[in-house]
Amino acid sequence: MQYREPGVLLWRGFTLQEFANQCFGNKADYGKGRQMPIHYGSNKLNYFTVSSTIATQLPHAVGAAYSLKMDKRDACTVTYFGDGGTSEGDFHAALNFAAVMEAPVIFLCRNNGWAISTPISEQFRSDGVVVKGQAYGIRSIRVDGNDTLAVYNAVRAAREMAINEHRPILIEALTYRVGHHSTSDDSTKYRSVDEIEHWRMTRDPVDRFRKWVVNSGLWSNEDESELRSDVRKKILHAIQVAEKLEKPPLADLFTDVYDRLPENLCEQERLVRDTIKKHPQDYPSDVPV
Ligand SMILES: Cc1ncc(C[n+]2csc(CCOP(=O)(O)OP(=O)(O)O)c2C)c(N)n1
Repeated sequence: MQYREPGVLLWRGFTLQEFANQCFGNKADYGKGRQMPIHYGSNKLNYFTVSSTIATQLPHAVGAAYSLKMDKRDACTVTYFGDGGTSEGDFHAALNFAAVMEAPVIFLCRNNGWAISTPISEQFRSDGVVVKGQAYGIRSIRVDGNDTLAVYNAVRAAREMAINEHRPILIEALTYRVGHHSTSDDSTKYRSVDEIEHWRMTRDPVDRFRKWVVNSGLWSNEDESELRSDVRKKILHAIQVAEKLEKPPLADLFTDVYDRLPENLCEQERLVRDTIKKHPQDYPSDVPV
């Protein structure tokens, strides 16, 4: 998983409280507070924990898909990445492995034009990403990523093909990132405000889908304001609960990798405990030591 797919988790039933617990790294966070915020994961919902390192999820997804195939499971994996992810070696290794091993995996690339400040023209000279899938012998399709129904249809068809025909499928969803990359980014430093505003005003996928559901009589502006205020309240509540929960114990920093802690980690643990004892004012008092 990359970091722009909390919608997938929501859809599968991850609760707002679970999201908030991860962001606050409290003792109810499944990652025990050892990851950056938004690095969610859920064994129960078959969702690999988000990794900061771009593109490492791609070979993992292929391995998981291959194992589903060996177990003769009626299922496939889906992995998400941006255009920037395709500039990593892992992308190429994953595609080739999936093609040759006929692994039931859907590669879903969000081509939003930018990897932080690097535009796609400085990442590749191919016609986007879809041709790379084809070059590896993978059935690949490009869709308008701002058209919700087109993406839905493409993914639905891809899932059927991946499962029934035991093969990988690549989907390139063309879109644009109107926001900054992250809170530490100011995208007006590397692209024009006019460009951003053009996409924001004329191509907003949420506006487009809203028009469709409102015109179809399935949704109204009142429904939307009600939903927004209800969800806002629920999120604020989840944040308040998460904030108050105790942090995971310090010992958890060192567990879950080795069966028995190696000497260098024992030494680090001693060091951190000594340092906290010496400078208690510099460390949070709510972390059980
Ligand atoms: C291996 C690696 N190199 C660099 C980074 C720093 N980094 C974080 S996000 C990012 C851009 C990713 O761009 P893209 O895959 O297109 O995803 P987007 O954020 O645009 O959706 C970079 C370079 C990283 N996390 N991992």
